Amino acid sequence: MNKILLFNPKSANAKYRIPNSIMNIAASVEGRYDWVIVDGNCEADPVQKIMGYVDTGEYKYLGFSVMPGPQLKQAIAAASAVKHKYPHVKMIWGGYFPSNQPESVLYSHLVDFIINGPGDNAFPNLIDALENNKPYEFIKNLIYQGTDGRIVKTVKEDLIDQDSLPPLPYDKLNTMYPIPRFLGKTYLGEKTLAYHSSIGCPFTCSFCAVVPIYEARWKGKSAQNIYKDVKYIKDKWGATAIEFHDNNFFVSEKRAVEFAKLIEPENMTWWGMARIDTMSKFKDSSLEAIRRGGCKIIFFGAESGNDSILEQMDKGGTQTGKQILEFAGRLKKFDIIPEYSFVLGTPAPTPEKVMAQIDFEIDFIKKVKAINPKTEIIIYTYSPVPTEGSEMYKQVLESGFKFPQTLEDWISPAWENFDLRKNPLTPWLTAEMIDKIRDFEVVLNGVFPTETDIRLNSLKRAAIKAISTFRYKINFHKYPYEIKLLQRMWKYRQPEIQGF
Ligand code: B12
Ligand code: SF4
Repeated sequence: MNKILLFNPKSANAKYRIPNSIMNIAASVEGRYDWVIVDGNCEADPVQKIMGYVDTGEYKYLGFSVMPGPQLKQAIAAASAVKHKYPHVKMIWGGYFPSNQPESVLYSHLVDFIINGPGDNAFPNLIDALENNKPYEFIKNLIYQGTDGRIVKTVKEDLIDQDSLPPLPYDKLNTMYPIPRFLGKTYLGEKTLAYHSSIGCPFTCSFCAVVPIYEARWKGKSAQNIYKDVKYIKDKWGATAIEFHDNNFFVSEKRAVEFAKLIEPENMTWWGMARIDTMSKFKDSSLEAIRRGGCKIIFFGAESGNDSILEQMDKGGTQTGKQILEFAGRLKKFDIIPEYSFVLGTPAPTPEKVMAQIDFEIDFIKKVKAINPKTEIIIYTYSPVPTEGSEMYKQVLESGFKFPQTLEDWISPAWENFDLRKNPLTPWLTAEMIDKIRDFEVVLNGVFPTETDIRLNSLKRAAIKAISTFRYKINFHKYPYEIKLLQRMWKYRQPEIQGF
């Protein structure tokens, strides 16, 4: 029987996590096929490592997990090397990038199949079909090129009951890459575990890559099962903290509170992502239980303080600027730090309006900080994702913005910056506007050095703060070279680029 190689291209320079995406895929074929994992984060030369396996002639199926940005770059390099030498090897890509950008992936002729969204059933079904020369056209969640060259998308599967999924093969991963390597030191604890407890999201924000794949659907594991997994890793490898990587961990108040109560005796610190409107409806007793259970910081997509922009983004739900401010204040009472991300530079009919909106958001962020200075602020510049049918997407196309067409375009330096949300390349944003956003960010981070940066000691924090506060108070953010110099010297952490 042919074997499977699963590749997680390098995603982080430091502090890399358990490769949950391919771990789920490994679990889906465990016991049926032999598989190995190559983690680009742990290998000096992952392409050579992959070739070492493929050269044995035993590996016919290669599964890559791909996010846009640097992960894509390594995925292309590895796929080219393999396909060039072994064209018959079946290259199967999954994850957000290929699911959302199937044309550029398949027309590269490096990739044979894309798993569109969850691969827990689609991947083993596809391997079974290929191994046994059976038709694959009826397998759900597939994208491939038909015989006429056109892109074929099969129907989407209902979301799977997450409690019915097989356990992740941690012990087997440990034989390839020791698990403690993935339990890095973060502001949450000495040994931080990355865990994914739910898929999808019930909302449809027009800038979000989750929407085209999950179409407002969400399913989560039960609190008991999450607890069971976490406890296993804690007891076996000593995890002390948890980062929940779910798009929206707090969709269910009941589940969150139940988990908090179960985990409380374990004395673990944890973090997750949520929506402000959802969580503002949580009872005080629930927020108390969540904090008591160890939840220290929660990440919220605040996006904008302007209600009409929130509407333009299809933020959905009931989030408003007023609510964003009130909730930052409310969380103070529970000693939970809100981590608010804002998206600046959304399209508007005239340059004056775009600029006025940026000024509005800067002012709004200062209000949030005045209400709860502990709020962590993350500023993104708006990078469109192709969410067809949304109002925002229409506006983006009308402005003349074009997405890259080929895989090579996607990894050009300009687009890599775009993916990392550094430089949006959007026609409505001028250099002056981008500078304004970035300069403000530098000053803001100078006044409030991020709590989550474990490399900044209190002396360094105080020095940066002192020189930034004057600028912040008089609203003079331009040319903050002196602050930048200190941040560079002390290797300030950039959550907006490095991921949360
Ligand atoms: C953890 C994470 C990271 C980690 C890296 C994780 C790692 N592997 O080491 C860090 C923090 C480094 C990171 C960085 C970035 N990330 Co990131 N990340 C995530 C996050 C939160 C979780 C991923 C995860 O583990 N999911 C758990 C698994 C179980 O779910 P899954 O990946 O969807 O996998 C399922 C399917 O997609 C599919 N599948 C996935 N891979 C494969 C592979 C095969 C072979 C098959 C068959 C199927 C398959 O099957 C799986 C099981 O059903 C996701 C959001 C999310 N909640 O998924 C964002 C997300 C993937 N990241 C995103 C982005 C944009 C980035 C960055 C580019 C920018 C940034 N500022 O965050 C950087 C660049 C990374 C790089 N260097 O290339 C976006 C992608 C958007 C898009 N347009 O495609 C997401 C969706 C967040 C978002 N909502 O915007 N990220
Ligand atoms: S709430 Fe968050 S994860 Fe859900 S659609 Fe909006 S941005 Fe995406």
